[in-house]
Amino acid sequence: MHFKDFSDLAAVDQLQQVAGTPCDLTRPGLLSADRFADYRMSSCGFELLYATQRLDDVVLDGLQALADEAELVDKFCAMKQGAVMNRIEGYESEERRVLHTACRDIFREQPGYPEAAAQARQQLAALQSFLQDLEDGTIVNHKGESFTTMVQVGIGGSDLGPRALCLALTAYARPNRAVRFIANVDPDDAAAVLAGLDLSRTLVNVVSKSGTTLETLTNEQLVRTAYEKAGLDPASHILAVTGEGSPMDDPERYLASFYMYDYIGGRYSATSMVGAVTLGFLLGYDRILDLLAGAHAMDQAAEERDIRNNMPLMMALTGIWNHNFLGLPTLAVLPYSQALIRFPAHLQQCDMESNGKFMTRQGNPVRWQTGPVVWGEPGTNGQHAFYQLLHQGTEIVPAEFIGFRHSQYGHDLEVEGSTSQQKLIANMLAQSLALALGRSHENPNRYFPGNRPNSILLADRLTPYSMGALLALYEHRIVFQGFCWNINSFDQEGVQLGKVLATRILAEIIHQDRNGEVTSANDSPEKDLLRQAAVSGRE
Ligand code: G6Q
Repeated sequence: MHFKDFSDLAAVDQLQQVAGTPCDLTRPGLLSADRFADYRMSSCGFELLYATQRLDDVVLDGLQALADEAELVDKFCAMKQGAVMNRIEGYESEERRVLHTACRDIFREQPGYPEAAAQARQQLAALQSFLQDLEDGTIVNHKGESFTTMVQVGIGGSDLGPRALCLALTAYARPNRAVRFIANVDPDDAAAVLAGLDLSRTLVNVVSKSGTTLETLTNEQLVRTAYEKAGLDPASHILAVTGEGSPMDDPERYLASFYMYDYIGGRYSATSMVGAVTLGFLLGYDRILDLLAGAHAMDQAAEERDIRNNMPLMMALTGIWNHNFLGLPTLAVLPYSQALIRFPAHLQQCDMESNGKFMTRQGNPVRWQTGPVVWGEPGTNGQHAFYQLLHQGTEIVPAEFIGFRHSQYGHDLEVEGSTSQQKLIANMLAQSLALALGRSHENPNRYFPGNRPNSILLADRLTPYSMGALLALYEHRIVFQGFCWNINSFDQEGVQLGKVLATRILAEIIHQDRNGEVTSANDSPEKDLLRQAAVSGRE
């Protein structure tokens, strides 16, 4: 695969020339019915409305040329077929394939990378049989009762995606099933979760690809001790998801063990066993297949070369236009869906850990901006909080709205002539238009400049299938951008540094405590520790 520097691409040059005079969304007549009809596309149940981005046909043609010249779709297809995309040329690096798409490539006879698809099928079969055992009473607690709760213990990629998906799909939970999560090594996280639980009817799913993560191993031990104190056998309650051969790959210690593989990165692992076990407990096996089917449909749709027909590619390039050419440093993801409350947090990790890089794939410093700061909260709550800055702040923040025509539960009421769902959608559309059009006013305090780019993703309902498609849509948007910026979106050296430093400081704290060097609450050991860590961190 040939990766060229972003700034050396001819299409970047051409786009820079038109970036000086981007279309003005407040120009009278610009947001016409024709524009709304033309600047939209549909894929896997979603519509992307991008008339309110600062794009015109010239820019779209330029972005198509950029996608073609940087061979973004070829690279994506190569990734799905097992190319070693997780690497830095000429330097020691992870040197891995990137095959999260294989987790859902289980529906066709000739998958992109058959060996990985076969492993995905094997793991799914094991999960199906485990869920069936729970269902038919083969796996029960010591009193013969069924399990009603699963607690997932994991952090980072082993927490954020699975947690976001479970929250998104709780409306489809099986009767008498609930899930909880413990991630933080702050003991209050585990204490708060465990406090309300009947441990005897609870399963604990410890998830760690490496099997070495300090927070997760500590929380596992904390949970094991809680079981022992309650007179229960941890091995009859605790299961594991880990990498084959990791220190946690010890089936004797667990009620059941599932695997994920080195070709699946943590932040891309939500559709592997990392997410599927807890989701399967919550929703049942068939709904997991629906989720995977939605993600797989988007995986296939992302192979289309025409940006006007490839939604993740269009979102990737629109993001590049806003970030690299219009100079906008952040991106707000604003779901008009309470169920997506943790989806922005998942995207924060997936995007910023993937594309927060300043080295190229050849190990040289980049000469262009890479990943934006990503943040967000569900609307309409956000409207009563930070939208002030979106409308009238000096920082222009591109926004991606996500909405659904119908609610999940269907419990709604007409109040003052409209349902809550109608109010929700009306608010989303109003915000999109208000950001784009602004408002003139003789009182400067009530003036809204507008011309603030945004787009809307719209689907009928948030279901396992549409959730799968949405997850994959964002995964691919991130990956396309990383390819375009010539960075490796699949490693995370920044995370590793924190892990190493924390281990060193912890050793020092233990040493000081043991030797009685910290004697009173008035001592300030942090100063010394930080000084020592600063020295050793630079070594
Ligand atoms: C994700 C990162 C990171 C990782 C956690 C947990 O891509 O690698 O967030 O998921 O550090 O790692 P383990 O699953 O190995 O415990």
